[in-house]
Amino acid sequence: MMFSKHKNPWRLLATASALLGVPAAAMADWGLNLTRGVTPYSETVYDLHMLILGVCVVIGVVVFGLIFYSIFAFRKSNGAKPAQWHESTKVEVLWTLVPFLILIGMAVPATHALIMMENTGGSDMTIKVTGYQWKWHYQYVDEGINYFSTLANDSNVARQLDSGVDPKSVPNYLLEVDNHLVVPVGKKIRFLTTAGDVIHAWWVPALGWKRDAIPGYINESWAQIKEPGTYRGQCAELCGKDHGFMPIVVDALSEQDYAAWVAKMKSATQHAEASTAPVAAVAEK
Ligand SMILES: [Cu+2]
Repeated sequence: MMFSKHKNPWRLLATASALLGVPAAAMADWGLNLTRGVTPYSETVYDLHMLILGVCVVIGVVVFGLIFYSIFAFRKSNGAKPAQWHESTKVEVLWTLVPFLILIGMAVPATHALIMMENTGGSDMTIKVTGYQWKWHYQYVDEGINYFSTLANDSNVARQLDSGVDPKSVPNYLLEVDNHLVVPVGKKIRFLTTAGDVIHAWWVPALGWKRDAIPGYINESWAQIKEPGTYRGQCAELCGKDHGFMPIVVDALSEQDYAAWVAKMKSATQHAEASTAPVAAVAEK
């Protein structure tokens, strides 16, 4: 791909702007572009976006360049005389063929990207994500782990107008939850997205996609996270009065750390079951 040699095309732009006297830091703060993300999915989306943007910029420069050149070079005051011909099969074939070839050229990488995005096959694990007003439920289908994830308490307190707490003093204000979604790096994770009441959308920009969570439907997507880290997102479908208060936090752990987390979660559920078992036994008598 055109830009794939350069990991970050904005860096090129920043270098160019530095030569023009615009501080690079100011460029970084712009934050106009997509994030490159941390998955093959997000990187493909980013590269495709930059490629198509590049094609659009080249077309724009050529077309507007020709227009402005023609206006200037062939102006009446310069003694220009309009040409008298019309109907040219050669020109008509050319201006049909050139856009056609450009479109085909763009469709090839776009189709590759689309096929890659839809391919949830060969996944190592499955997580079912269910949206509710206004929280997320995560179910690790193979592990039997499931829990809710809701807005962190300090954010929830600070968002009340009469709380007296300055939201600026709350770290990751409105982007923190009580229970993070924990996943391993390097594994292909299949996400099944649905909802229990109204339409929500599960969106973590670093993963490269946004998937509608629709009651009665299951939408599929996938992620294979490269780097351990914490990635934040939000519900991206207006779902009621607290739509802005159901963020998403994904913790990507190394395989060992993830295995330890799974073991801890499983033993916690077993303890919970064991402690309620005698009660159940008594109740049955
Ligand atoms: Cu929602």
